[in-house]
Amino acid sequence: MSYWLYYWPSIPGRGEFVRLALEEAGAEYVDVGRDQGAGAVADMISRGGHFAPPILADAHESASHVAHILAWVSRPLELAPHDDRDFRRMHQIQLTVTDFVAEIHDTHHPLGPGLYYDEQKEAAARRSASFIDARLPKFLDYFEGVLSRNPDSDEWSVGRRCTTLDLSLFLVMRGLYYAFPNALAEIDTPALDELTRRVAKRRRIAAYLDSERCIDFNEDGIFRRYPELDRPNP
Ligand SMILES: N[C@@H](CCC(=O)N[C@@H](CS)C(=O)NCC(=O)O)C(=O)O
Repeated sequence: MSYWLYYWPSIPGRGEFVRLALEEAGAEYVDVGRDQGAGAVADMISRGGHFAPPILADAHESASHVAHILAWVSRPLELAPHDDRDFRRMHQIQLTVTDFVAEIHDTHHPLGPGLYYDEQKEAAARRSASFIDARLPKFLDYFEGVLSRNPDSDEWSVGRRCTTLDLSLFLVMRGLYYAFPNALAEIDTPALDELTRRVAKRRRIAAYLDSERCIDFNEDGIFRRYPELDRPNP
């Protein structure tokens, strides 16, 4: 099965959640934005009736929204739990990841995506402070609980094997350590840290992280390093 991934070429962004799943599964895919540029992504948004990327297509259909795409492909890619109830729980938690990612984005764009960061720095500082005080620990504590209370595995979040949700939590933790290293240093996340190490060592993920296909976080994406939004250096 071949896939076509449509996402903005210059950032990992939300496209990375889908890319990681394709990479871990060893799936054949074309990264259309990287191969053909942003124009091809914009064209697919309107042609496919989508609102925003990432968009994933196969020969028959296309889908947008990270959580919806992962619900679609996680079973064919063998990155889903076998049990239906576990599958639904995985999707539910993935939707919480969606909420978390939106809040992470809003730390640097609290007034909306129509203004540059430089035009909303004051609001971003206030938003980030309350994010770090309340929302960051609340989300991380929730995901810690998901990992440490899985009755079927000490390693994975739902069911017995690595799923698209584990790959998403891996990406979120890497992004947070990039954007908010000082804030993260104040929060205990042993299960998430262990998961991040475990995923990074998986054969295909390690090869991907080492490849040119994997681009670094940068200040156009979701996870941005603005030291003034983080806790001060210890
Ligand atoms: N809920 C969507 C959000 C999609 C989204 O916000 N995409 C961004 C890039 S990461 C975009 O290009 N948005 C354009 C827009 O909102 O106009 C998802 O989870 O995939």
